[in-house]
Amino acid sequence: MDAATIVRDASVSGTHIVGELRLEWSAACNVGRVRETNEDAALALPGMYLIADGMGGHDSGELASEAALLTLSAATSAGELNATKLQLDDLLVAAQRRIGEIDTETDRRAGTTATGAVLVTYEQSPHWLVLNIGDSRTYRYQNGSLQQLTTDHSQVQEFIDAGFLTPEQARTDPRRNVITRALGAGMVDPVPDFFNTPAFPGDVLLLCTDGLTGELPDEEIGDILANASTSDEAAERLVDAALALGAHDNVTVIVVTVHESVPTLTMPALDGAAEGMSTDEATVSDPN
Ligand SMILES: [Mn+2]
Repeated sequence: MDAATIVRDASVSGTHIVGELRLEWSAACNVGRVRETNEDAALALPGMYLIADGMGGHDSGELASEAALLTLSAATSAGELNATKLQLDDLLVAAQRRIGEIDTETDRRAGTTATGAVLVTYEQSPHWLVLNIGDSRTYRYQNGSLQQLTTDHSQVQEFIDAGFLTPEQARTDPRRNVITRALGAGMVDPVPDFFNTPAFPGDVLLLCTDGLTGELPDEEIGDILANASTSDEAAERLVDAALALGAHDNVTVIVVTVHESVPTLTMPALDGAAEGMSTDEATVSDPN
């Protein structure tokens, strides 16, 4: 397993081969145009892609997002779904404890969101185990349409659910920053959502913090994914679009494009297009 390295104020990309899939990924974490510090963080390991949006006084938000991702990075990718889910449950509790130990000089407790996807095996085929706590998001772009896989834990999401706001109204509502679940932030126990969904070649996963979705509506995000030919290009264009709109918050994205690891004769162009990228080839073998 690679050593876990936090991506912050940087863009990093590579390719992970996990089982029968080749995962072409790109992570970009940008401070934006307004904030002085970057409390977001991203982490990419073979078959494991996570982001976090920290909060708290002084540097505690930065420490919280980093602690969450480094703790969760101990999970095993390419394992059985249920085993990995149990592992993540335990690691979320451990992350919560670590975040609780962060000193804050103000009464704002350190906390963070966390979302992302871990490749697992379920019914003998590769699936994404998606986790979420807070208002960062995991989307999937599949067959030309963008679907938000996670549900925000936020006050405005509750207003959407109750029919008082449309998602587009919620995007710019002044209450949009109030989140109802987090790791740390004085909450007692982490209450994550988990979903699992098949990992199909051709799919693109997008993980992003609210610094992206606060600037760009879903239609625009979908258009950028539709017109990008690599994960690198998609990640760069998404961050550039948020910067062009003022980037009022830190902006973090991870784009993961799923390919078959063994090129087939019917897809030579697709395989060729990915050559020449900076790659960080890594193979995960099932420990069992
Ligand atoms: Mn944010």
